[in-house]
Amino acid sequence: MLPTAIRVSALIAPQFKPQGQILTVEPFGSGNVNDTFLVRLDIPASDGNHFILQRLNTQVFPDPVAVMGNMRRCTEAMAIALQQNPMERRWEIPHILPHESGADFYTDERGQVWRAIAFIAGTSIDQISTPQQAQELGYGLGQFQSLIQIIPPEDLADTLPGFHITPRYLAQYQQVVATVQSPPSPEVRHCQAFIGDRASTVGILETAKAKGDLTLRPIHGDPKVNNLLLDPHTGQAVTMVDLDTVKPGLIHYDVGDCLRSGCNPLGEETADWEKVMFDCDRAQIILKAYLDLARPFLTPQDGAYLYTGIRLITFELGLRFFTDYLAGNVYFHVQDPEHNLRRALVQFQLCASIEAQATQLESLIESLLNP
Ligand code: GN1
Ligand code: MG
Repeated sequence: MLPTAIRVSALIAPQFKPQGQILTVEPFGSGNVNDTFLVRLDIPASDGNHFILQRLNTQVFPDPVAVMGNMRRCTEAMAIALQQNPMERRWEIPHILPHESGADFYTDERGQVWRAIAFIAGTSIDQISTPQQAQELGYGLGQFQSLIQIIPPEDLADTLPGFHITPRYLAQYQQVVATVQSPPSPEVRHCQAFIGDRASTVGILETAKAKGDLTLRPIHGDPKVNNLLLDPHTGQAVTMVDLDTVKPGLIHYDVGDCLRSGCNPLGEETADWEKVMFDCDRAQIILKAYLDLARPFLTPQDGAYLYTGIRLITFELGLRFFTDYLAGNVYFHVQDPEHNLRRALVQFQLCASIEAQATQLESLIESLLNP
């Protein structure tokens, strides 16, 4: 994170504070796109003595009105759904905290966009390490999707056109790779060959959508493990955060992203990419918990494309990381110039492991869809 962002956050935070004095403003979490801060206030914990401050990455999300409009629509829909059908266990809504002007975000004099979100006491993990966590990840996604299904998809803006449209990422990759001059390293050659071998399969979900086999629904868009919050005492899922990508999409994007993230025991940041594998036992636990909540709104056609979603979204993320590496790391935050290459290798290895277990995964999905 840029030191200036950290400095400016301390100046911006007071403009959002609901009450009390600010004690500290510190970088928080491990997001790859926005800059996130935890703000601590000098009031009793029972009055909410923390909140989240974020600087929205406007290179990625150029339309903050659309992003915040969707976020409001989504959090309000969840509140209504919970009022109508109260839950027996803890579930929280990441409410927007308005700026002192009354607006949902603030644009500073440098054009940077800031927003604040209520802090939810919960633990975030970067990878799953127990069956309970796997179960809670599936539950969390299923619960989140169920709560927002009352929103007509057309009420949500497209905050990030092209997001999860794999053929568009392939086209971007082809453009970027054509401009690369330096001789490829063995890892780069490996990635290029991996993509080349799968280029003809990138349109499967989009074709199914165009044919009307699959339909758009409100989705989370980014339900990876660390966007799930777990209750620190019970270990149960309490919410999904990071709502910028809530928009109309295929539930397959969500299932794919959730599984590629939840079934990779080494996590997406590992340097040991050759040891990466997709854990089918975990997939079974996550999918069962997810489907127990999602089955009522899924169609048989949705079920038929679940395996494809898992394989394709894993491949797509590798493609996105690799393209960003070739383009000079302009999209994802990186620690060093090779970071996105390592991340791409991890996703491609995971994708290869999914493909190697295709038969097993497909029959697993089949049995979970028709218990
Ligand atoms: C980005 O910002 P973050 O870390 O929640 C990205 C996701 C990727 C993810 C990979 C808007 O999410 O699509 O799956 O990195 N978000 C956007 O870690 O591109
Ligand atoms: Mg995100």
